[in-house]
This record gives sequence, C-alpha cells and structure tokens, in this order.
Amino acid sequence: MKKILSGLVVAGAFALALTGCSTPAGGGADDGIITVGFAQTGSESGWRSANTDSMKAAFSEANGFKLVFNAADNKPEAQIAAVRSFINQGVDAIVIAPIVTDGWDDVLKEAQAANIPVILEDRTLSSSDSLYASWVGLDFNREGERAGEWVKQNFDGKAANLVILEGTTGSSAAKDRSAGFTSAIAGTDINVLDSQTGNFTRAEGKTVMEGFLQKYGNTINVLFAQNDDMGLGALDAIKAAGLKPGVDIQIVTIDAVHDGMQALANGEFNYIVECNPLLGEKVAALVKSVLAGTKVDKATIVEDGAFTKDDAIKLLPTRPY
Ligand code: GYE
Repeated sequence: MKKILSGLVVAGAFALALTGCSTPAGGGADDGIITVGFAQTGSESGWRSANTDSMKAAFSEANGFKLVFNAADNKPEAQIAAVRSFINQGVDAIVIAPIVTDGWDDVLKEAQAANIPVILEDRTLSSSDSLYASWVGLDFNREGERAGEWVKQNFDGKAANLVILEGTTGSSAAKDRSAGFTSAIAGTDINVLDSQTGNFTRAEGKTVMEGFLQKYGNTINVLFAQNDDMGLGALDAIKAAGLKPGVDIQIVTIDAVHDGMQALANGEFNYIVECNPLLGEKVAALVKSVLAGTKVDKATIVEDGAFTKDDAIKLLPTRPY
C-alpha cells in the first residue's frame, strides 16, 4: 500500500515488531503489503463462487496482500464504477473479471494514467492489449467446440433438434463458446430450434427452458447449456414437463462444478466440458511479477478437460469444488 496514513504506518511497524517480522526494504512509506482491487462479475454460478474463493485464498494477508473485493452483480456499469473507485483509492494493482467485452477503454486509460497495472482473469475484453498487463483464463472457444463435437458425434445423421442456453450476452465466455460450438456442428443435419440467454444462472436457465418446452414440446432431443448452473435450472423445467433429463433430452454443459458433476454421475447430464475456476494463484503470481517489473506473458491459457458419467463417478469424491 503506497498511500498510507502515517498513523497506520506506526501501527503496522508496531505489529511487525511484535510478530518479529523485519520492516520491508525501503521501510517508511511502504509497508510491503500489496493492495489489490478485484472487480468480480458477481455471484451468478457455482463456477463464480469457486473462482472467488480461489482469488480470496491467493490474495491473502499471509501471501502479502490486502484484497479490496467488489462483486458487481453482473452489471457492467457497476463493475466499471468499482474499477474507478479502486483507482481513486490508489490501490497497487487492479484485477478484473470482465462481465462484458466492450466499454472498457476509458477506465483502462484512467488506470494507465494513474500508473496502476491491470491484470485480467477469466473473461477477456475487446480493448487494445496495451491497456492491460496480462490475462489468465480459459479457451472458451475450444470449450464450445468440444461441446459441439460431442453433439456432432452423438446426433449427426439423426436430424436431431437442439436448443441452446447461452451465457451472459456480451461476455467473452458466451460469445466464444457460441462460436466454437457453431463451428463444430457446421455441416451436420442438427437442427438448432432456438438459442437464448439464461445469463449463466440457474433461475434464468429454468425460465428459458420452460419457454423452450412450451414452444417445442417433446420434439427437443438435446440441450447445450453454456454452464452447469443453467443446465441445472433446466433439469427442473424438464422434469416438471414430465420428461427424463439425460434420456428424453440429452444435455451437454460447460464448467464441471460439483453440482454439475453430480448431475452427470446421476445420468441427468450426459457430458461436461471442464472450465477451471482455480485461477487465484496464477493471478497473484502475475500481480507480483508485474509490480516487480518482470516481463510477463500477455496471455496465459489454463488447460481444461471433458467428462463422461464414468469420469464423474470416479472424480466426484476428490473434486476440490
Ligand atoms: O462458465 C460461468 C460463469 O466466465 C468462465 O462465468 C466464466 C463463466 C462460467 O458464470 O459459470
């Protein structure tokens, strides 16, 4: 923390003396603690909870951080306001999990003008990469493609009817998963009946699936939900319509959080493409490197797997989230 009140410095030095720690090099104005503002999307899904937990664990006091956490409830303007407030507070670094890709130029330029490095985690944004130091996340396009490859393998040649629950409109996760999925099923005879956003939440996944079932009845053969939570919401709608999820309507989702893996083990989901939320340690290491002036990669992609029912049964007992 650079901009610290002198009283706090004294208190901090006293605490350090008590615990036997030495004053950091340079002493005085810098207590060695790195203050990081983290602008999280919200708390829309199981994936998000696991990601928030991972970030809070990595940006702990024991690791030398003070974390200023904000969750924007999936409202892009609120997230930009949170970043602006981090700049005003004079934090040492800002981490953003961008809700949507667009609208970031101004606030990123403000951070740059204030000399505060920005590190992105999870989703990407559309601003020039000169406006942020680094990004760590997943290959959403490949995730969508893997889901599409599974649909192609199981349904091509059957004139199957498919519905899609998309993630948050304007998010890189939704855009790239849609693009990857569409390219994987291109040229097949799979018929996309409908595709609507369920905003990555269980509640909206359920409501939108209810609408699909009203409109298309039992002609739906397969559902692609762009995250587990929307798929889990859809399970309720499918059961309420008197249909058997996993059998009457086969389901492929993305994430592989605990409840999703449980549904897969139960035979209610048929396939899950993994999306790893445990990014905290990688982000914390990037923040330290950037602040130390070490050159870092502009992009770090974390590998994902994909799971069947048998995998889920085997892995469930040891899954960390
Ligand atoms: O798949 C979904 C969450 O951006 C990868 O956001 C993330 C997505 C994740 O709400 O569950």
